[in-house]
Amino acid sequence: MSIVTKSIVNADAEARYLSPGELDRIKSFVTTGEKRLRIAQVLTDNRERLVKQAGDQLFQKRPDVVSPGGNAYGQEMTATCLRDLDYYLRLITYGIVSGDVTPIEEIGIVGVREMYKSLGTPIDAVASGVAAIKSGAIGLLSGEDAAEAASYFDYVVGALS
Ligand SMILES: CCC1=C(C)/C(=C/C2=NC(=C\c3[nH]c(/C=C4\NC(=O)[C@H](C)[C@H]4CC)c(C)c3CCC(=O)O)/C(CCC(=O)O)=C2C)NC1=O
Repeated sequence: MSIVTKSIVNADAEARYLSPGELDRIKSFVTTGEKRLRIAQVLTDNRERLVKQAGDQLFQKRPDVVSPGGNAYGQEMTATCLRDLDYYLRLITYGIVSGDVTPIEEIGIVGVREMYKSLGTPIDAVASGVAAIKSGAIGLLSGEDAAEAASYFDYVVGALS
């Protein structure tokens, strides 16, 4: 749900007008819209390269995950691992577009610890992978855009750490 929809649902539940605070948050959402869409576009256009480079970095840092006995060992498992990194980049673009981490949280964070535990996937290594996508993404963005994007990556890295 966007901040606009969310504010309306909350206000209408109390049959009241939008509060000054809600209007302020909506204003900030609207005025940062162009910037957020620009960032999402860059990340979307470069997704394949960003994920591939992040995977290379991760497997260099954590050779154990792609070694025999590692969770991402073998072509198929490595591909699934890269797919998960791509999933998180996709969710991060959702967050950036909506100006809110809630979509990331609902789709990719709630229950993730238990899920990775049951799969035997080292969640800290997933976090390192997302951090590596962040470094690549930051390199593609101007200072202001990089700072905005960074907060969404940091949210995911923090939630997976
Ligand atoms: C959009 C929200 C969403 C997420 C996040 C998601 C994750 C997700 N990752 C999975 C598997 C997996 N995830 C990994 C990932 C890794 N292993 C490692 O050692 C690395 C550290 C890491 C890559 C960075 C691997 C290797 C599997 C396959 C594990 C297996 O089948 O044993 C699975 C099990 C089912 C499947 O194989 O598809 C799910 C559900 N699915 C979703 O719908």
